[in-house]
Amino acid sequence: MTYTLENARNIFSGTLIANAVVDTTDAFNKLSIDDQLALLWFAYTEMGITITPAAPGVASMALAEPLLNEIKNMFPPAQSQAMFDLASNADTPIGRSYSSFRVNTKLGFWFELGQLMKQGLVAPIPVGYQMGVDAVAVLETIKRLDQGQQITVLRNTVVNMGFDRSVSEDYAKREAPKSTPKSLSERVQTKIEGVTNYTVLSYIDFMNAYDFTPASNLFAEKGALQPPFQKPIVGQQGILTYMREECVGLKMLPERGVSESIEDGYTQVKVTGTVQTPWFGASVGMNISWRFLLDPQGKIFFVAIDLLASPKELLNLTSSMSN
Ligand code: ECH
Repeated sequence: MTYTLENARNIFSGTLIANAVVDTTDAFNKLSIDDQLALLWFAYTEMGITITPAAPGVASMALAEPLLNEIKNMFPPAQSQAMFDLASNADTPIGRSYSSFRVNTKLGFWFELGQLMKQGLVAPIPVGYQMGVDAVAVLETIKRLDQGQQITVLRNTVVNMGFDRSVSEDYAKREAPKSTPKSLSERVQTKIEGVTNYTVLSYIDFMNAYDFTPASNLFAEKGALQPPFQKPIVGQQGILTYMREECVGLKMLPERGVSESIEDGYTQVKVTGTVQTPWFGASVGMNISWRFLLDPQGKIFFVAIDLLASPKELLNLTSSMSN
C-alpha cells in the first residue's frame, strides 16, 4: 500500500469528532449580522468563560493597536458599522487590515473591543436588543456544548470575519514570527500510557516547550499536520510557520494511546488527552486526539488533531469503525 495524504486521513476512522461545532457554526452563519453580533456578545458575557488577562501577550497586538484606536475615536454609530462590516466580510480598509492578522491577533483584537464595549468606550449592543428566534436557538445550542466546543465555535466566528478569509491559509508563503523556546530546566518529559514511540513523545515534549524547529523536523519533508476542522498544512516550512503563529502557550496533556505496526514499515499511533489554550488556561481542557502516521524512518507522514465529540471518546483507541 502506498500512503498518500488522502488515505492517511482515514487512519483510526472510528474517531468521533465534535460535529456539533460545525453544525453550530453553520447555523450561526445563517443568522442576520445584527443577531450574530448580539449572540456573540451574550455568549461571551453570559457563558461564564473568562479570558486569562495575560493571553493577549501571545497575540502580537502591535498590528491591532492602530485599528483599535481608529475605532475608539469614531462616533458610536460608526463604531457599530465597523463591527457590522467586519462580521459581514465587507470590503473596507478595516476589513482588509483585519484579514492580514494572524488568528491570535484577531482574537486579541475582539478581546480588546469587548473590554472597550464593557467600559462604554465602544458602542455596545443596544440595551434590550431582542434576537430573532433562530438566534435564540443557536445561543441555547452553544450553551449546551461543552466548554472546549463553545470556545471553538467562538474562535471560528472570529477567524471568519474580515474581508478576505483566504489570506490566513497560506502558511508556507509568509514569514514566521520568532518564538522563544522554554529553557531545558523548565521542560518536563511527557509519559503516555500505552505509547513509547520516540517520535510521538518528542513531538509532545517539543510542542510543550514551544521548541518548534525540532518539532517541525520530526515531520517528513512532505509531511502534513491537520488541525481540527481545517485542511492539512503540508510541508515542514508551512508547519513551522503555523506552529510559531498558533502554538505558543498551548499545553498538551496526552493521557493514553495505542501504537500499531501496519504495512510497509509504517506505524499508526492514536493518542487521546486534553489541550489547554493560553486564552483560557487550565479552566478549559479540550478533549482531543492525535492520529499519527509514521513512515519507516520514524518521521511524521501525517498527524490529525481532532476535537472529540465527548469525553467518552478519550477511551476510544480502536483502529477501525467496526470495533
Ligand atoms: C464580542 C461581541 C462582538 C463580536 C465578538 C466579540 C468577541 C469575542 C471574543 C472571542 C474570543 C474567543 C477565543 C477563543 C479561543 C479559542 C481557542 C481554541 C484553541 C484550540 C486549540 C487546539 C490546539 C490543537 C493543536 C495541537 C497540536 O498538536 C498541533 C497544533 C494544534 C463579545 C466583543 C467577536 C473575544 C479567545 C479553540 C485544539 C494539540 C492543531 C494547534
